[in-house]
Amino acid sequence: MTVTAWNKHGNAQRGGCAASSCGSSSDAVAQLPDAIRAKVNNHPCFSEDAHHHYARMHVAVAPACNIQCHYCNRKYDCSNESRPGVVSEVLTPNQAVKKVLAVAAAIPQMTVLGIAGPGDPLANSARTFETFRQLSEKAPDIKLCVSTNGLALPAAVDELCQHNIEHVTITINCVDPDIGAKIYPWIFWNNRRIKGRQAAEILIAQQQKGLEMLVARGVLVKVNSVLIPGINDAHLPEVSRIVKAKGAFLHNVMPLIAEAEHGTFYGLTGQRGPTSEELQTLQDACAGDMRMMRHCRQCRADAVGMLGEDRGQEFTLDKIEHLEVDYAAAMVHRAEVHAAIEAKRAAPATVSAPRSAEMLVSLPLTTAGTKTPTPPTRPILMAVASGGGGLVNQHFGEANEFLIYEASVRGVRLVGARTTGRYCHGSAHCEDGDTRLHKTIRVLDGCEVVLCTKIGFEPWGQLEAAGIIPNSEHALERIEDAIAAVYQELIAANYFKQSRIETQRLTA
Ligand code: CLF
Ligand code: SF4
Repeated sequence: MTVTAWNKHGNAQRGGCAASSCGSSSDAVAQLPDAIRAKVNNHPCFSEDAHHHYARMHVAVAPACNIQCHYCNRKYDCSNESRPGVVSEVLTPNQAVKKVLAVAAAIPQMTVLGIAGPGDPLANSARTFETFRQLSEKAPDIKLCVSTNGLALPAAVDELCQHNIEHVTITINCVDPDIGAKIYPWIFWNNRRIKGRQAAEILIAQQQKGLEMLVARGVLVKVNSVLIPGINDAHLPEVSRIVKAKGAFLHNVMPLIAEAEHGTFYGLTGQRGPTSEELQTLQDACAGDMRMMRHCRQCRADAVGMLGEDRGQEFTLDKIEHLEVDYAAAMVHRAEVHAAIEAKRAAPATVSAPRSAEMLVSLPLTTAGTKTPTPPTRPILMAVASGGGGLVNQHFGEANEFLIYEASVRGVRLVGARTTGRYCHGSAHCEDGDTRLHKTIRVLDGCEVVLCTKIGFEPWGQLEAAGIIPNSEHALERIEDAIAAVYQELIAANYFKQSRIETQRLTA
């Protein structure tokens, strides 16, 4: 298959990666300046490709918060970076450091330690910085990362830089205080509770000042924004434009999750979250101005493992309490594992298609001077069962989540991840399998193909009945190669001329 890649100026390059190295990621890490590439190459949140290979962990050392968001209930983790409704185990800095060393030794691909709650890390600065201080001494091979609402950020910038923190996330939901007043009922500022528009004004000013100070010091800043339909949806492209102009590296628009049972203001007042389609449309609207993150999993404040997986239960305090870790030996092993991962990432593609965020699938389109008819096409969504490594390598029934890619004549790109829950729990738990399968199919709404290594007869039939084509022909291929190939196959099968029902018959 011939593939054309677009370089960053939009000019097509035929027959290879737009970047100089075929180890380049789908977020075009290879096109970045060396200094920035070194910072993001193994950070699973700041690089889309890295998230296929490297893990992160959080330690929940920061219980207090200095603001109130309408989508948060203090009983749960900070919703600015976490899935609402989960409660993390709060640790002291010493416990946190012990846990990090244990996890780093057991999961060598864990490259980043983040502090993201359960409140605001900078509203708990003594606990947060003590954790960072110990870790930068004891585990210098681990990147340190922090996520904040930004209120206390300007005062903390110097200390963050002292601890060599190169990645900071600020949650910025608005730059307009009138909109902010609908999101933040109050802030705690200079020993006083301040409400309404004035509170939002102070918060926004602090966030913007903190962003500028970090950028001036060369820290990579990711901006998280919670998409709240009817409140800040029309405003977020403006937020994106402004934070990009100020030097933010990445924008992560996350969906509001507001459930009445979480007891939040929005949950109780019926504020709805966005649909997957609304989220993607908004992300695309912001993307004109900004590099967008599409692979966020809204992980909890004590998450451990690859994005989308949570191995926290393997490292609870009672399990690590008496564990002695030889971290010098662990570092040697970790370096070997990282070298092996990098060698794999740099290996040539398994099929002729190179990988790139804007890989163009070359089609037999009509060109000037030829009479070849143009086949009808349109962008479609495909769901992929992947257990990591950037490969189609999971059984349909074992997938807890699916990566969602859009395929079109412009290329293949990740647009999100959807958590379905695992459909198959073994034959002993088959009685409610139907319910779980229906849930999976509901969550995959809008997708037209599912790629996996294997799939049972029953789910195959039900997916087809729902208008989704199961495909296990590309097991163990690189995801983007597999999707490009399936898109070509669909065109060759005249898929885009058929209604979805006719297509099912065609591909059955
Ligand atoms: Fe944690 Fe956040 Fe650092 Fe990542 S998470 S502090 S930048 S190491 Fe990542 Fe998790 Fe999304 Fe956060 S997937 S919620 S963006
Ligand atoms: Fe909750 Fe986080 Fe907002 Fe604080 S910043 S109120 S912890 S969502």
